Amino acid sequence: MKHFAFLLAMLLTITVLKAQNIPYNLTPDWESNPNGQVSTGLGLADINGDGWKDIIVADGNDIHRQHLVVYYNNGDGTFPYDPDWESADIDYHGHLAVGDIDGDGWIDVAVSVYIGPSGFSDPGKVKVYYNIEGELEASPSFESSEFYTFSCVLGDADGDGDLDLAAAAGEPYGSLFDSGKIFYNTDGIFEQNPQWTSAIQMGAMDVDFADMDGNGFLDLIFSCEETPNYIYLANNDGIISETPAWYSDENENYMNSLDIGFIGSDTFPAIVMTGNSQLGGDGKVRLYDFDEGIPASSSASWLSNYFGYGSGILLADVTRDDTLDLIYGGWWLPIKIAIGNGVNFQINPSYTSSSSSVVEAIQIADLGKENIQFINENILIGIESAAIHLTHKIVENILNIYKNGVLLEPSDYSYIPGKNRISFKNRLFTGDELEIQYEYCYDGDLVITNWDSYKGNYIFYNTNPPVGLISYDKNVVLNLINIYPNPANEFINIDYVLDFDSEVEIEIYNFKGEKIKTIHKGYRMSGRNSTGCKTDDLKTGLYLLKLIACDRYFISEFLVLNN
Ligand SMILES: [Ca+2]
Ligand SMILES: [Ca+2]
Ligand SMILES: [Ca+2]
Ligand SMILES: [Ca+2]
Repeated sequence: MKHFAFLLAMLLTITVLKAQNIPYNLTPDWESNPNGQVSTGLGLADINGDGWKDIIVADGNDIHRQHLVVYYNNGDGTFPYDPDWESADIDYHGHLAVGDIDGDGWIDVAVSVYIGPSGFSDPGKVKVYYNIEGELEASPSFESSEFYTFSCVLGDADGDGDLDLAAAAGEPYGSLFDSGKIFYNTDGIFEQNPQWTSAIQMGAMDVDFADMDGNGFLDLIFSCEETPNYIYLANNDGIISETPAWYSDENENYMNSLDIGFIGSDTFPAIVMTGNSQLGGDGKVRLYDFDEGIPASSSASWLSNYFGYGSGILLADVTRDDTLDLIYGGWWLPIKIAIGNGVNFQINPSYTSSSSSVVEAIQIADLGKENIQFINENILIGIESAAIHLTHKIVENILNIYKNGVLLEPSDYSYIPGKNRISFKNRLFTGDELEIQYEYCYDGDLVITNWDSYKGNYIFYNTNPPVGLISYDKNVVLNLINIYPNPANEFINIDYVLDFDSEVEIEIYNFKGEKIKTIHKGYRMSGRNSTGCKTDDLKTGLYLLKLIACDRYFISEFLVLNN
């Protein structure tokens, strides 16, 4: 009996520790109405420009021809159960990519169409819905020539700073292999046929960009079924080679989705991929790392236990120790989170959701902005470059970039919400100093698309208590607690906590980074403080509030709605 009590106490302790480590409930906190939707592609980005991230979902897969839909954020991290917007057209939609393709400040959406209108006998295409001042166009104004494609990604493939469109091509069920493709961006527009095609035919299911060899230019990575996985490197002019520099050399390769990140303090990023044993293979998650650079070929340095039909995968720091953890899901399977140790991941994941569904995509963002962190990251350029990676992987927003002390225009660079790569229009040279002010996700909410038409899409909200913005150096001497009301009309209040008596300066900037006014300048005592300010003289729009105190500063955004 005593032994039993001891065992029970130990089990309880372990359960409590798990709950502390992984800030998610075991079942989703939100589920959209299923509506027969076969949800696949997922993006988290602000479509309607109110400063809150919306959920963009591509429905269809290879089951039905369905719509692209958007669930708008209610302005507090909650969402309607049915989409607010759907496209006029329908297709067998695969995965999607978000980014401002035409540089007008509004996030556009690219979607892969896996198969054509008559099904598997007919190839699909890739298409783009441009965002017209806060609403996606009803039908895509760009549609490529036909090919089978399950996934696409946006990134600068030619070192000119704008977002090009790369597509994974092939249809492994029919053993139809195809070249990977890049459509180069010319003034925000793509041509119907790709200008880059890989020399190798692949059964590619997923694709992403990253600077894999650290030469300052983005490279292209494919995860594949039936063929090896491949890396195509850019040369020192930013031109991606049509022949791969690396292939995976396992005997069998049936990989579904991939993600890329700096696992520890490595110089080069690592790749994780989910195995999916529907057509073959071992159904394990693989980690390929490149500590010594990119060899001609290599095998995975780490494997998970057998998982089965693996699908969505994401690297994110969920335990707040600055080390990436591994989140993955599968078809008719739960979500698992394996804590990272800086080299690889737990074999027995700390977290397994008690829900299961046909997981397709996994993304993270702080949907309610309860704990977005601001950081001012300085990067000294060591080699002529067109792209850099930021330290924090899940970037929410880039606020300002200074190059050698000069503020860059938003048109001088491109980035993707949720990813940590930035590409520049003008080359960076050795000795250039970048100062990048950005917001990153600290306590992210987990969003999952499901293609089971009887289950909705899921949100697992982060269960860490909201604490407001936290000092960027982790020594919390200053906390901005709240800006309210937000949106504001006639006035706003700013609540903040000082750790010691300090000079306090509070300034308002417009979104171009121009100072509008100083609303407070003076000495304040330690503890909780509050400052009010009239905003009836401000035009409707997003503003930045900068709070300077205790040798620190924060930038937070707020919305003004005035007529
Ligand atoms: Ca929004
Ligand atoms: Ca746009
Ligand atoms: Ca480009
Ligand atoms: Ca590179």
